[in-house]
Amino acid sequence: MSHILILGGDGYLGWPTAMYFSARGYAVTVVDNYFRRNACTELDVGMLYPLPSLSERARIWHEKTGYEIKVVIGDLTDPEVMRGLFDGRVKYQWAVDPTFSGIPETVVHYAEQPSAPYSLIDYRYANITVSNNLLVTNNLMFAVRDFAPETHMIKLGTMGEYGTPNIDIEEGWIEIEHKGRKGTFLFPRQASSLYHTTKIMDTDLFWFGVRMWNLKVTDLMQGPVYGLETDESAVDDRLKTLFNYDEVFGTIVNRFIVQAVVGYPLTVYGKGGQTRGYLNLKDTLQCVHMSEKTPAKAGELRIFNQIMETFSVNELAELTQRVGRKLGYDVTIKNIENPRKEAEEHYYNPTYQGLIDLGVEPHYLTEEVMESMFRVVAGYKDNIRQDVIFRGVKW
Ligand code: USQ
Repeated sequence: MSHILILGGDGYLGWPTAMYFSARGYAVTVVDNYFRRNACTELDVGMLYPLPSLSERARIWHEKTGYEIKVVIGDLTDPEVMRGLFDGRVKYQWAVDPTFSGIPETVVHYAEQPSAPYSLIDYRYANITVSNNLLVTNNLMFAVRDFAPETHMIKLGTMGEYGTPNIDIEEGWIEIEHKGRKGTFLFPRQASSLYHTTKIMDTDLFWFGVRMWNLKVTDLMQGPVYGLETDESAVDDRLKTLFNYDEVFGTIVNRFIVQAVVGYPLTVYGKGGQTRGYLNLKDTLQCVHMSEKTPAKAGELRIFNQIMETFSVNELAELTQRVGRKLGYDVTIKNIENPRKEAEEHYYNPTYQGLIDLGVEPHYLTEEVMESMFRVVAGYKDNIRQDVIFRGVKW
């Protein structure tokens, strides 16, 4: 049985990924330090519904399906916690078989502070973001180098590493001709938040490790994700992933649906021409699975652009309004002063073919898909706090 280690296994993507692989017969271990839950409590941002603890989730999953997801609670910025996952010192908080200590064939690294606004609240949050994200990546790289050099690392990057350049965005690499000579280099990167900048630095760390020690890395440049259900969460309502709709941790599509349901004018930042590549939560799982099935080679930093379609903020607002009105909600759109520093009108033409070539079958953001999200969110309408929707974290 192939063993997969999921760092950040309690998060928006981590928990659904764990169930997805578990349901397909993999031995799955998740590791988390509850950073996201604690940050939500500290900043008092609320979530759409309460969550069982990670061990409770694993217990429910086991009761309902018979599959086991082993749980480790620990802070991966501590190198000994990271190294313990590879050298047999691991301590599970929950496991059917607590003696298990196999080297993972694959590590999925999601264990990062993922929010652009969080990283810019002030210098302290900037420091947390820089130290957490870079130390976890560096600790992972050294643990794999020292104990498991054959292990394939799948790292979640972001399309935001590229920013919004005035040329087409390639999948990670670009050939440059300069004064009559040619070479292939990482595509130029210029992020518009400190969080996104840490992702650039992660890529550089791994690119160094790949060149020095022949490590195997897949770096997934993902766009904003939407959605709250996957096939596996249908097993029991308590297995749904966490859902933020606040300004700090909520991503735009999820936020707009919540705003529409409570009659809060959709918060379009600035002119609303900001265009990004989006994907359904279900497609994140497929992309990681396809990357796992055909790993990067030794000495390869393989980069995919993990998006399925592009939208501007205005297009998303109009879609949300159309779907909301069809369902009887009074949805209005409001352009507010942009709290972020970003281009509001720009060229955007990314390539995203590599994952499709590996067999990913995209789910698109159709009116039906959005309608089904509206229905789930509406079920929790009474939990929605309007005071957390906009707070104005400024760049
Ligand atoms: N936006 C609005 N109104 C809102 C919220 C966002 O106009 O109420 C705009 C933002 O200004 C931005 C775009 O919508 O132009 C996307 O914002 P977002 O908050 O949904 O996503 P972002 O901050 O870019 O970050 C999210 C995830 C992050 C991931 C990234 C992928 O939080 O972890 O890396 O999406 S990407 O955007 O491609 O870099």
